[in-house]
Amino acid sequence: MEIPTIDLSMENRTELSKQVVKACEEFGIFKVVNHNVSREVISRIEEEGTEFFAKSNSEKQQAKPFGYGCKNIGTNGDVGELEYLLFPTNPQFISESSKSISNHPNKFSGAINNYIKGAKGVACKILDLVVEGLGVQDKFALSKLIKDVESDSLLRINHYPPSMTTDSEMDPCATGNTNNTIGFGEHSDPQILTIMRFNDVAGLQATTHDGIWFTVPPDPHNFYVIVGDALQVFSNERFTSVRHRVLITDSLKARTSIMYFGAPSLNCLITPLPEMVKPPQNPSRYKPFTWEDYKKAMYSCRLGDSRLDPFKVH
Ligand code: GA4
Repeated sequence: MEIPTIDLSMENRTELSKQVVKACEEFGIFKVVNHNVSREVISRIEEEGTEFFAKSNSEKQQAKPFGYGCKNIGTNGDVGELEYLLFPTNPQFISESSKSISNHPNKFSGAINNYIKGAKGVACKILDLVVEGLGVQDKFALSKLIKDVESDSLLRINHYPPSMTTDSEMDPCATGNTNNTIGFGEHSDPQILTIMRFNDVAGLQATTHDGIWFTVPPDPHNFYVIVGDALQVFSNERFTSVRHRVLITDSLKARTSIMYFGAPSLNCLITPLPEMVKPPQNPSRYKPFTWEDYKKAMYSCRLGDSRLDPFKVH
């Protein structure tokens, strides 16, 4: 099985939008190539991440109020074998928090802001193609939500330390020496769309609609796009958010991933786009709720919970 690849340089827009809708429908995860984000922008943020995670524990703890986390995911007891930085994408927050994260705050915030600009641009292009392919009248119905100055979009840099199975830990019955530690447990992303990039260390897996896990191959120069819960609602379930996880197998090298989570503002109403609802055959499958309502619900859940269930019309 092969994950679809979308070539953003394709000139035939109608065909391109069809391909994007098909990829969202059939997989909920796809690769984007010819995205126009320069290799330099990608390598600069990668370097900043490497520099930060190489710091001493006490130095990293100083960055804690600004988004540093180690092993704990969320607030309800989920854990993973990783360290991360997680912060809002507004430039003011980034420039303020850079001082506690880097010894060269301007260099750090410059690298982060340029990456966010690139990833946001890719997210907006994809959302405009989605809207076009779905036949929605308002051409910018979804991209305008993440372009909003109040958008609640996030950036996350994950660092999975190298892991090698020692001889004594090796299971003599195992067929290989893979230890399959859970790096980041199974979940879907709550936002509209995730733009993900990871280095050349494998580990990401996603499920098909039939619940079969497949591996997402590394491609450090390109992005993967992941359909989130909010897009599932906006499309009235024509798309479903994709469940994914990170399993760490033996690697001498750390796995790093960078995610831009495109989200609307807190007061945005999350409800199917008008064109996606045609009662009586296809009524709205969700009660309207705000992004703020959804955030509250998600922070009271565990990572792997089906968070949209309480908002469904039964
Ligand atoms: C999953 C996707 C993003 O990484 C994230 C995560 C968030 C967090 O780490 O704080 C959550 C998780 C994610 C969904 C359920 C809640 C919230 C941890 C958790 C247990 C930043 C996000 O937006 O939702």
